[in-house]
Amino acid sequence: MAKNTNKTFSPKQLAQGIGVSEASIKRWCDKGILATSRTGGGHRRIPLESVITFLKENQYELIRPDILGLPTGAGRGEWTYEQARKHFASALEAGDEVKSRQIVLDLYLAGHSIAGICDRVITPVFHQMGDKWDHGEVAVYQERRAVEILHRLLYSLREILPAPSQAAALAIGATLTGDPYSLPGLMVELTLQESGWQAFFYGCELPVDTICAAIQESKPDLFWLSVSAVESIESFLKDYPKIYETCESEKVLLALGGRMINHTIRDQIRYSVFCDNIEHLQTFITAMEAMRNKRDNH
Ligand code: B12
Repeated sequence: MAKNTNKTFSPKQLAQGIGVSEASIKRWCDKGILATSRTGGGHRRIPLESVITFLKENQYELIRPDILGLPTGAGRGEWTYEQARKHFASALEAGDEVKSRQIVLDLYLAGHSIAGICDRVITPVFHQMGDKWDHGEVAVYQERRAVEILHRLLYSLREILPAPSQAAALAIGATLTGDPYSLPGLMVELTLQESGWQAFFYGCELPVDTICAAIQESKPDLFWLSVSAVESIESFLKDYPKIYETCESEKVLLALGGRMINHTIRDQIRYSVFCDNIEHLQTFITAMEAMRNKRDNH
Protein backbone atom coordinates (compact mmCIF):
# COMPACT_ATOMS: atom_id res chain seq x y z
CA MET A 1 0.00 0.00 0.00
CA ALA A 2 1.31 3.45 -0.89
CA LYS A 3 1.22 5.77 2.11
CA ASN A 4 -0.57 9.13 2.02
CA THR A 5 1.36 10.71 4.83
CA ASN A 6 4.50 9.93 6.73
CA LYS A 7 2.85 10.72 10.07
CA THR A 8 3.23 7.76 12.41
CA PHE A 9 2.79 7.39 16.16
CA SER A 10 4.29 5.27 18.88
CA PRO A 11 2.01 2.99 20.94
CA LYS A 12 2.59 5.38 23.87
CA GLN A 13 1.34 8.41 21.88
CA LEU A 14 -1.77 6.57 20.69
CA ALA A 15 -2.39 5.26 24.22
CA GLN A 16 -2.36 8.85 25.52
CA GLY A 17 -4.49 10.01 22.59
CA ILE A 18 -7.35 7.60 23.25
CA GLY A 19 -6.88 7.00 26.98
CA VAL A 20 -6.01 3.29 27.08
CA SER A 21 -2.88 1.51 28.28
CA GLU A 22 0.21 1.27 26.14
CA ALA A 23 0.13 -2.53 26.65
CA SER A 24 -3.34 -2.69 25.03
CA ILE A 25 -2.14 -0.75 22.02
CA LYS A 26 0.88 -3.04 21.62
CA ARG A 27 -1.39 -6.09 21.85
CA TRP A 28 -3.72 -4.68 19.17
CA CYS A 29 -0.68 -3.97 16.98
CA ASP A 30 0.55 -7.53 17.32
CA LYS A 31 -2.92 -9.00 16.66
CA GLY A 32 -3.22 -6.91 13.47
CA ILE A 33 -6.17 -4.91 14.84
CA LEU A 34 -4.03 -1.82 14.29
CA ALA A 35 -1.99 -1.81 11.08
CA THR A 36 1.58 -1.25 12.25
CA SER A 37 5.00 -0.78 10.75
CA ARG A 38 8.37 -1.28 12.47
CA THR A 39 11.35 1.06 12.66
CA GLY A 40 14.83 -0.19 11.77
CA GLY A 41 15.31 -0.84 15.51
CA GLY A 42 12.11 -2.97 15.63
CA HIS A 43 9.87 -0.41 17.39
CA ARG A 44 6.16 -0.36 16.52
CA ARG A 45 4.92 2.70 14.59
CA ILE A 46 1.24 3.27 13.82
CA PRO A 47 0.44 5.34 10.69
CA LEU A 48 -2.17 8.12 11.02
CA GLU A 49 -4.50 6.46 8.50
CA SER A 50 -4.45 3.26 10.58
CA VAL A 51 -5.37 5.31 13.69
CA ILE A 52 -8.29 6.88 11.80
CA THR A 53 -9.55 3.53 10.49
CA PHE A 54 -9.36 2.15 14.04
CA LEU A 55 -11.26 5.13 15.48
CA LYS A 56 -13.96 4.84 12.81
CA GLU A 57 -14.47 1.13 13.48
CA ASN A 58 -14.33 1.27 17.29
CA GLN A 59 -15.96 3.39 19.92
CA TYR A 60 -12.89 4.93 21.57
CA GLU A 61 -13.10 8.58 22.46
CA LEU A 62 -10.25 10.85 21.44
CA ILE A 63 -9.03 12.14 24.81
CA ARG A 64 -6.02 14.06 23.47
CA PRO A 65 -6.52 14.66 19.72
CA ASP A 66 -3.63 17.16 19.77
CA ILE A 67 -1.16 14.33 20.43
CA LEU A 68 -2.27 12.76 17.15
CA GLY A 69 -2.10 16.09 15.30
CA LEU A 70 -5.90 16.36 15.09
CA PRO A 71 -7.87 19.51 15.93
CA THR A 72 -8.66 20.15 19.59
CA GLY A 73 -12.06 18.73 20.39
CA ALA A 74 -12.08 16.30 17.43
CA GLY A 75 -13.86 13.00 18.01
CA ARG A 76 -15.95 14.35 20.88
CA GLY A 77 -19.01 15.70 19.10
CA GLU A 78 -22.01 13.65 17.98
CA TRP A 79 -23.77 15.66 15.33
CA THR A 80 -26.96 15.24 13.40
CA TYR A 81 -26.60 16.61 9.88
CA GLU A 82 -28.89 19.47 10.84
CA GLN A 83 -26.80 20.51 13.85
CA ALA A 84 -23.61 20.07 11.86
CA ARG A 85 -24.92 22.37 9.09
CA LYS A 86 -25.83 25.07 11.60
CA HIS A 87 -22.50 25.03 13.43
CA PHE A 88 -20.45 24.55 10.26
CA ALA A 89 -22.13 27.60 8.69
CA SER A 90 -21.35 29.79 11.71
CA ALA A 91 -17.77 28.53 11.92
CA LEU A 92 -17.12 29.13 8.22
CA GLU A 93 -18.65 32.59 8.27
CA ALA A 94 -16.51 33.48 11.27
CA GLY A 95 -13.41 32.02 9.60
CA ASP A 96 -13.03 29.50 12.44
CA GLU A 97 -10.94 26.88 10.69
CA VAL A 98 -10.34 24.66 13.72
CA LYS A 99 -14.06 24.36 14.46
CA SER A 100 -14.86 23.71 10.77
CA ARG A 101 -12.30 20.90 10.65
CA GLN A 102 -13.52 19.48 13.93
CA ILE A 103 -17.13 19.21 12.74
CA VAL A 104 -16.19 17.46 9.50
CA LEU A 105 -13.73 15.16 11.24
CA ASP A 106 -16.30 14.27 13.92
CA LEU A 107 -18.81 13.31 11.24
CA TYR A 108 -16.20 11.23 9.43
CA LEU A 109 -15.05 9.48 12.61
CA ALA A 110 -18.69 8.77 13.47
CA GLY A 111 -18.94 6.74 10.25
CA HIS A 112 -20.51 9.21 7.78
CA SER A 113 -19.26 8.90 4.22
CA ILE A 114 -17.30 11.71 2.60
CA ALA A 115 -20.05 11.96 -0.04
CA GLY A 116 -22.73 12.31 2.64
CA ILE A 117 -20.76 14.98 4.50
CA CYS A 118 -20.19 16.87 1.23
CA ASP A 119 -23.80 16.73 0.00
CA ARG A 120 -25.58 17.12 3.31
CA VAL A 121 -23.38 19.55 5.21
CA ILE A 122 -20.74 21.33 3.14
CA THR A 123 -22.72 21.95 -0.05
CA PRO A 124 -25.90 23.30 1.60
CA VAL A 125 -23.75 25.62 3.71
CA PHE A 126 -22.08 27.02 0.58
CA HIS A 127 -25.44 27.39 -1.15
CA GLN A 128 -26.68 29.30 1.88
CA MET A 129 -23.54 31.43 1.89
CA GLY A 130 -24.16 32.25 -1.80
CA ASP A 131 -27.71 33.36 -1.00
CA LYS A 132 -26.50 35.46 1.94
CA TRP A 133 -23.82 37.04 -0.27
CA ASP A 134 -26.53 37.80 -2.83
CA HIS A 135 -28.57 39.57 -0.11
CA GLY A 136 -25.55 41.45 1.26
CA GLU A 137 -25.53 39.46 4.51
CA VAL A 138 -22.13 37.89 3.92
CA ALA A 139 -19.14 39.88 2.68
CA VAL A 140 -17.07 38.78 -0.30
CA TYR A 141 -14.04 38.25 1.94
CA GLN A 142 -16.02 35.83 4.12
CA GLU A 143 -16.98 33.75 1.09
CA ARG A 144 -13.42 33.69 -0.30
CA ARG A 145 -12.01 32.83 3.13
CA ALA A 146 -14.53 30.00 3.45
CA VAL A 147 -13.42 28.53 0.12
CA GLU A 148 -9.77 28.63 1.23
CA ILE A 149 -10.64 26.95 4.54
CA LEU A 150 -12.50 24.27 2.61
CA HIS A 151 -9.53 23.65 0.32
CA ARG A 152 -7.26 23.06 3.31
CA LEU A 153 -9.90 20.95 5.03
CA LEU A 154 -10.44 18.68 2.02
CA TYR A 155 -6.66 18.30 1.49
CA SER A 156 -6.24 17.33 5.14
CA LEU A 157 -8.97 14.70 4.84
CA ARG A 158 -7.14 13.22 1.86
CA GLU A 159 -4.17 12.66 4.15
CA ILE A 160 -6.11 10.52 6.59
CA LEU A 161 -8.04 8.37 4.10
CA PRO A 162 -6.62 4.90 3.54
CA ALA A 163 -4.15 5.08 0.65
CA PRO A 164 -5.25 3.24 -2.50
CA SER A 165 -3.29 0.19 -3.64
CA GLN A 166 -1.09 0.41 -6.73
CA ALA A 167 -3.62 -1.81 -8.54
CA ALA A 168 -6.54 0.52 -7.73
CA ALA A 169 -8.65 1.96 -10.52
CA LEU A 170 -7.56 5.40 -11.70
CA ALA A 171 -9.72 8.51 -12.11
CA ILE A 172 -8.83 12.04 -13.14
CA GLY A 173 -10.99 15.15 -13.25
CA ALA A 174 -11.01 18.84 -14.15
CA THR A 175 -13.12 21.84 -15.04
CA LEU A 176 -13.04 23.59 -18.41
CA THR A 177 -11.83 27.12 -19.21
CA GLY A 178 -14.25 29.64 -17.70
CA ASP A 179 -15.09 27.46 -14.71
CA PRO A 180 -13.21 28.52 -11.54
CA TYR A 181 -15.30 26.34 -9.19
CA SER A 182 -12.93 23.96 -7.43
CA LEU A 183 -14.94 22.48 -4.55
CA PRO A 184 -17.04 19.92 -6.47
CA GLY A 185 -13.89 18.56 -8.17
CA LEU A 186 -12.11 18.16 -4.84
CA MET A 187 -15.17 16.47 -3.33
CA VAL A 188 -15.29 13.93 -6.16
CA GLU A 189 -11.56 13.28 -5.74
CA LEU A 190 -12.01 12.50 -2.04
CA THR A 191 -15.06 10.34 -2.56
CA LEU A 192 -13.32 8.21 -5.15
CA GLN A 193 -10.33 7.85 -2.85
CA GLU A 194 -12.64 6.77 -0.04
CA SER A 195 -13.95 4.08 -2.41
CA GLY A 196 -10.38 2.81 -2.88
CA TRP A 197 -9.62 4.59 -6.16
CA GLN A 198 -6.54 6.59 -7.10
CA ALA A 199 -8.13 9.93 -7.91
CA PHE A 200 -6.53 13.16 -9.05
CA PHE A 201 -8.26 16.49 -9.61
CA TYR A 202 -6.15 18.28 -12.22
CA GLY A 203 -7.65 21.66 -11.34
CA CYS A 204 -9.86 24.36 -12.81
CA GLU A 205 -9.98 26.20 -16.11
CA LEU A 206 -8.25 23.61 -18.29
CA PRO A 207 -8.49 24.17 -22.06
CA VAL A 208 -10.32 21.30 -23.76
CA ASP A 209 -7.30 20.13 -25.77
CA THR A 210 -5.16 19.66 -22.69
CA ILE A 211 -7.97 17.71 -21.01
CA CYS A 212 -8.10 15.38 -24.03
CA ALA A 213 -4.28 15.05 -23.96
CA ALA A 214 -4.40 14.15 -20.25
CA ILE A 215 -7.01 11.46 -20.88
CA GLN A 216 -4.98 10.00 -23.76
CA GLU A 217 -1.80 10.00 -21.73
CA SER A 218 -3.09 8.76 -18.35
CA LYS A 219 -5.71 6.38 -19.78
CA PRO A 220 -7.75 6.48 -16.55
CA ASP A 221 -10.69 4.19 -15.87
CA LEU A 222 -12.86 7.26 -15.32
CA PHE A 223 -12.73 10.94 -16.16
CA TRP A 224 -14.97 13.38 -14.27
CA LEU A 225 -15.94 16.82 -15.47
CA SER A 226 -17.56 19.36 -13.19
CA VAL A 227 -19.43 22.17 -14.91
CA SER A 228 -20.46 25.00 -12.58
CA ALA A 229 -19.84 27.79 -15.10
CA VAL A 230 -19.21 27.99 -18.85
CA GLU A 231 -17.64 30.61 -21.11
CA SER A 232 -20.77 30.29 -23.22
CA ILE A 233 -23.24 27.49 -23.88
CA GLU A 234 -22.08 27.46 -27.51
CA SER A 235 -18.41 27.01 -26.58
CA PHE A 236 -19.35 24.26 -24.13
CA LEU A 237 -21.40 22.41 -26.75
CA LYS A 238 -18.47 22.70 -29.17
CA ASP A 239 -15.77 21.58 -26.69
CA TYR A 240 -17.56 18.92 -24.68
CA PRO A 241 -17.99 16.40 -27.54
CA LYS A 242 -14.20 16.35 -27.93
CA ILE A 243 -13.93 15.09 -24.36
CA TYR A 244 -16.69 12.54 -24.87
CA GLU A 245 -15.09 11.25 -28.08
CA THR A 246 -11.66 10.99 -26.44
CA CYS A 247 -13.17 9.03 -23.55
CA GLU A 248 -15.04 6.79 -25.95
CA SER A 249 -11.98 5.97 -28.06
CA GLU A 250 -9.80 5.41 -24.95
CA LYS A 251 -12.58 3.34 -23.29
CA VAL A 252 -12.77 5.71 -20.33
CA LEU A 253 -16.00 6.24 -18.37
CA LEU A 254 -17.15 9.86 -18.36
CA ALA A 255 -18.89 11.14 -15.21
CA LEU A 256 -20.51 14.53 -15.56
CA GLY A 257 -22.02 16.87 -12.99
CA GLY A 258 -22.46 20.51 -12.10
CA ARG A 259 -25.20 23.09 -11.78
CA MET A 260 -24.73 24.45 -15.34
CA ILE A 261 -25.83 21.19 -16.93
CA ASN A 262 -29.59 21.56 -17.30
CA HIS A 263 -31.99 19.33 -19.20
CA THR A 264 -31.68 21.31 -22.42
CA ILE A 265 -27.92 20.76 -22.42
CA ARG A 266 -28.23 17.14 -21.36
CA ASP A 267 -30.50 16.47 -24.33
CA GLN A 268 -27.66 17.48 -26.64
CA ILE A 269 -24.72 15.59 -25.15
CA ARG A 270 -23.62 12.10 -24.15
CA TYR A 271 -21.91 10.79 -20.99
CA SER A 272 -21.53 7.53 -19.05
CA VAL A 273 -23.23 8.86 -15.94
CA PHE A 274 -24.71 12.21 -14.92
CA CYS A 275 -24.69 13.03 -11.19
CA ASP A 276 -26.73 15.68 -9.40
CA ASN A 277 -24.55 15.22 -6.35
CA ILE A 278 -21.56 13.37 -4.97
CA GLU A 279 -23.62 10.55 -3.46
CA HIS A 280 -24.93 9.71 -6.95
CA LEU A 281 -21.37 9.08 -8.09
CA GLN A 282 -20.63 7.00 -5.01
CA THR A 283 -23.70 4.85 -5.70
CA PHE A 284 -22.62 4.39 -9.32
CA ILE A 285 -19.06 3.40 -8.32
CA THR A 286 -20.32 0.98 -5.66
CA ALA A 287 -22.71 -0.66 -8.15
CA MET A 288 -19.97 -0.92 -10.78
CA GLU A 289 -17.61 -2.58 -8.32
CA ALA A 290 -20.28 -5.00 -7.13
CA MET A 291 -20.87 -5.96 -10.78
CA ARG A 292 -17.14 -6.47 -11.37
CA ASN A 293 -16.79 -8.63 -8.22
CA LYS A 294 -19.78 -10.74 -9.23
CA ARG A 295 -18.30 -11.30 -12.69
CA ASP A 296 -14.86 -12.14 -11.24
CA ASN A 297 -16.38 -14.71 -8.85
CA HIS A 298 -18.14 -16.62 -11.63
C1 B12 B 1 -17.65 30.09 -3.77
C2 B12 B 1 -18.40 30.74 -4.91
C3 B12 B 1 -17.66 31.41 -5.87
C4 B12 B 1 -16.14 31.37 -5.92
C5 B12 B 1 -15.65 29.94 -6.31
C6 B12 B 1 -14.22 29.71 -5.83
C7 B12 B 1 -13.78 28.29 -6.00
N1 B12 B 1 -12.50 28.11 -5.91
O1 B12 B 1 -14.54 27.36 -6.16
C8 B12 B 1 -15.80 32.46 -6.97
C9 B12 B 1 -15.21 33.66 -6.25
C10 B12 B 1 -14.86 32.05 -8.10
C11 B12 B 1 -17.18 32.81 -7.53
C12 B12 B 1 -17.32 33.68 -8.59
C13 B12 B 1 -18.55 34.08 -9.08
N2 B12 B 1 -19.76 33.77 -8.59
CO1 B12 B 1 -20.02 32.38 -7.28
N3 B12 B 1 -20.51 31.29 -5.86
C14 B12 B 1 -19.81 30.65 -4.98
C15 B12 B 1 -20.77 29.88 -4.03
C16 B12 B 1 -20.95 30.67 -2.75
C17 B12 B 1 -20.33 28.48 -3.67
C18 B12 B 1 -19.98 27.57 -4.87
C19 B12 B 1 -19.64 26.20 -4.40
O2 B12 B 1 -18.49 25.80 -4.35
N4 B12 B 1 -20.66 25.43 -3.94
C20 B12 B 1 -20.46 24.12 -3.37
C21 B12 B 1 -20.53 23.07 -4.46
C22 B12 B 1 -19.94 21.78 -3.94
O3 B12 B 1 -21.91 22.88 -4.75
P1 B12 B 1 -22.47 22.68 -6.22
O4 B12 B 1 -21.73 23.57 -7.14
O5 B12 B 1 -23.94 22.81 -6.13
O6 B12 B 1 -22.04 21.19 -6.57
C23 B12 B 1 -22.82 20.07 -6.17
C24 B12 B 1 -23.48 19.39 -7.36
O7 B12 B 1 -23.71 20.25 -8.43
C25 B12 B 1 -22.58 18.25 -7.69
N5 B12 B 1 -21.51 18.36 -8.67
C26 B12 B 1 -20.96 19.45 -9.23
N6 B12 B 1 -20.05 19.09 -10.14
C27 B12 B 1 -20.00 17.75 -10.16
C28 B12 B 1 -19.22 16.87 -10.91
C29 B12 B 1 -19.36 15.49 -10.71
C30 B12 B 1 -18.56 14.52 -11.51
C31 B12 B 1 -20.26 15.02 -9.71
C32 B12 B 1 -20.35 13.59 -9.43
C33 B12 B 1 -21.07 15.90 -8.98
C34 B12 B 1 -20.91 17.26 -9.21
O8 B12 B 1 -22.01 17.90 -6.47
C35 B12 B 1 -21.86 19.02 -5.61
C36 B12 B 1 -22.16 18.56 -4.21
O9 B12 B 1 -23.48 18.14 -4.04
C37 B12 B 1 -22.04 29.83 -4.92
C38 B12 B 1 -23.35 29.54 -4.19
C39 B12 B 1 -23.94 28.21 -4.66
N7 B12 B 1 -25.23 28.11 -4.79
O10 B12 B 1 -23.24 27.24 -4.90
C40 B12 B 1 -21.95 31.17 -5.65
C41 B12 B 1 -22.68 31.35 -6.97
C42 B12 B 1 -22.61 30.10 -7.82
N8 B12 B 1 -21.89 32.43 -7.61
C43 B12 B 1 -22.60 33.31 -8.22
C44 B12 B 1 -22.09 34.45 -8.88
C45 B12 B 1 -23.11 35.49 -9.34
C46 B12 B 1 -20.72 34.59 -9.11
C47 B12 B 1 -20.01 35.68 -9.94
C48 B12 B 1 -20.73 36.12 -11.20
C49 B12 B 1 -19.76 36.84 -8.96
C50 B12 B 1 -19.10 38.06 -9.57
N9 B12 B 1 -19.87 39.09 -9.74
O11 B12 B 1 -17.93 38.02 -9.89
C51 B12 B 1 -18.65 35.03 -10.25
C52 B12 B 1 -18.72 34.20 -11.58
C53 B12 B 1 -17.48 33.37 -11.80
C54 B12 B 1 -17.54 32.57 -13.11
N10 B12 B 1 -16.52 32.62 -13.90
O12 B12 B 1 -18.53 31.95 -13.36
C55 B12 B 1 -24.09 32.97 -8.17
C56 B12 B 1 -24.55 32.38 -9.48
C57 B12 B 1 -25.92 32.87 -9.86
C58 B12 B 1 -26.40 32.25 -11.15
N11 B12 B 1 -27.65 32.40 -11.41
O13 B12 B 1 -25.68 31.65 -11.89
C59 B12 B 1 -24.14 32.00 -6.93
C60 B12 B 1 -25.24 30.93 -7.02
C61 B12 B 1 -24.34 32.86 -5.66
C62 B12 B 1 -25.73 33.49 -5.60
N12 B12 B 1 -26.63 32.93 -4.82
O14 B12 B 1 -25.98 34.46 -6.24
N13 B12 B 1 -18.17 32.21 -6.86
